[in-house]
Amino acid sequence: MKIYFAGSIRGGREDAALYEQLISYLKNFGEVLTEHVGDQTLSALGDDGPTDRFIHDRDLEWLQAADVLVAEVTTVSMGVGYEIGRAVAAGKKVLCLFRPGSGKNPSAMIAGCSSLTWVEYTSLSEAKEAVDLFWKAIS
Ligand code: 6K6
Repeated sequence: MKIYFAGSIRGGREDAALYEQLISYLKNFGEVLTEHVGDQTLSALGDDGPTDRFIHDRDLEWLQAADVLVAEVTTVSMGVGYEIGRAVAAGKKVLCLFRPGSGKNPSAMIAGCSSLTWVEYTSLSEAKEAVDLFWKAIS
């Protein structure tokens, strides 16, 4: 099983440590193609790497190769929203994880999408349970 994990980069890196923990858990279920999203040394501003075109095209190739997209959507990110839309359009299984206690208000275009699984959670253990249930449902 190939897993595309999506989390905010330029939208803000305040949840990067959480992404790292989620990615580590997701590795129990398959190969995570986007481990760099949980790299805490990756800042929202650093742009000394590849060009935006390179990042877009490479990430879309990974997305197309993935069976499942798991997105942590609490930190608002245009890129994560785009990836979710592309994954839904491609018929991928999509799990979105959101923390309601964050004070953030998720987009209706994601929270209201019936083609994905939307889960609200408060702790890492709850997020892990949501992943377990999602995998049971799609297996
Ligand atoms: C580092 C700092 C700024 O840009 C970088 C390198 N950029 C990226 N490298 C890999 N994947 C990226 C990069 N920028 C965006 N993405 C993809 O979009 C990831 O798969 C994330 O799930 C998502 C984040 O989008 P933004 O809009 O928050 O950046």
